[in-house]
Amino acid sequence: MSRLTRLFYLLACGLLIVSLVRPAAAQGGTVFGWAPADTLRADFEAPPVRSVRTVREPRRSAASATFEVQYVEPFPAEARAAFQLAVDIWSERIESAVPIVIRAEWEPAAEADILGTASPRVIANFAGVPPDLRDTWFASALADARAGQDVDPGNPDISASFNSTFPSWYFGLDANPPSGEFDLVTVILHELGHGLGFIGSMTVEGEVGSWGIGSQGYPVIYDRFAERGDGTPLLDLNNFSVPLADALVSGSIFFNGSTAQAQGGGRPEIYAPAAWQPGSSFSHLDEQAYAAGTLNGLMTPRFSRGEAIHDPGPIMCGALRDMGWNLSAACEAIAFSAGVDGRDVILTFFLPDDSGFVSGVMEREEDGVFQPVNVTFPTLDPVAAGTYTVRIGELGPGTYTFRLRLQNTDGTEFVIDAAPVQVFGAANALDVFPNPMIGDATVRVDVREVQDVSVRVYDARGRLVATLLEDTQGPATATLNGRGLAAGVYFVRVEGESFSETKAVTILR
Ligand SMILES: [Ca+2]
Ligand SMILES: [Ca+2]
Ligand SMILES: [Zn+2]
Repeated sequence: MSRLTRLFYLLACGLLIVSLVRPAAAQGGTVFGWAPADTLRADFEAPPVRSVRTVREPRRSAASATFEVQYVEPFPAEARAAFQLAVDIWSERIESAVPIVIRAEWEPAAEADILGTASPRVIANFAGVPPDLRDTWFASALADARAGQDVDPGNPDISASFNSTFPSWYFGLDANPPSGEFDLVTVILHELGHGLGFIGSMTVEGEVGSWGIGSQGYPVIYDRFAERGDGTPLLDLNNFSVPLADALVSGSIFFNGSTAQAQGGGRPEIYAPAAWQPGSSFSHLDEQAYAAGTLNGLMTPRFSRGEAIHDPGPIMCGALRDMGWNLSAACEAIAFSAGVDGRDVILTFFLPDDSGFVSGVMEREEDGVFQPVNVTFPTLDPVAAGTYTVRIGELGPGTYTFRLRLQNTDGTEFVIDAAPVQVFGAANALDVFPNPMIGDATVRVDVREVQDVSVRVYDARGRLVATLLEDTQGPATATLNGRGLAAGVYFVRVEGESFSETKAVTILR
């Protein structure tokens, strides 16, 4: 073998080794596609919504994203005005340096009760996507925002269509439709929400459930957050399987993103009716759980007459954040959380711009029921963003769950739970006083963590003379009656689940 041949041989071996140590799973390159479209329907059966509505006027100074709408002619001027308001509302809630391009059509829908449909352009494996989220479709507007550049310049990011023959549109911008009409701004806001990525790929055909878009069959990022009632991620079920179909029509599917959960006061419920509804099932929040006109009602699959929701709501904002969006203040989390400072619990929450909340109540769970806590509630600013703190003082050791109840001027109420918080005692300790004692003495048991304790008294020979506490939840106090006992030295002993301690006590006469 010549030196040159040997060199080539070594080089070839090196290349072979390099190629062998690369991960075996082939990582796909950047690919493009379209997500399925949703279907938003008018609910003519439901009574008109008049009493509750969620309205938050956008603050036009705080746009953190720009939209470019490509109207397909003809698109009437009054519908364009509604479109512009919906775009303004979103532009103040999400952050992107890359303009979001929407193709918008005003055309007859396939069925008379369809209000609108939308579908996001989707991209997988774009530059900068985290390694664990490769082979996953993202809305192209989100991919652009994360990449900081237009990843797919030749196509719009969102394609949306609105029913030109729908007879009952309300074109006004004031979120105050007459009881027989449907608010177009609300409908456009909803469709753009799908376009920003609130849409899944799961479907049921016959008795088989499946996911995947394109020839690659990748799931979308939304799919990754869906779980069954028992906490099993839907993507852990077999694709093209009966169990997946069963889950999708079970009435019990949840979005398990941490921010959406924190905002929703629990796992947000995904629409999963017993009969699969193409375009409605899976890609919406539950119609019943988030009632018409309430704070989280925007991403439900049907709208009622007179209903106007001009805000994505806390759950939708949280879901967008979970899927990778950076949000601006108007879409910030309320982020209700509980912390501990000694024996005090510190409850904090954040209200975004134009929250509309004017009053609130802090509640604490006691025996499974939430009761108002007697504490001064801060004065809320319904317009400006702000962080609020409530201190609940001098709690004994234990686990506490708090709930924040916020009220809007128009009667809308929003309830959100904080994660349970554990308050610890100073230490596990047994104290008897006075000591020496003549009549009665107080026996006090402090615990670091809640536990059952028993307290018994023994004489100097080790004979049991009294049981003061028997499996009583600590911290606890008891009285040691010394009058019935002869003078002398006794031993008071506490037995807890995690500690025990003995103290000598002298009884005098
Ligand atoms: Ca783009
Ligand atoms: Ca609804
Ligand atoms: Zn929809």
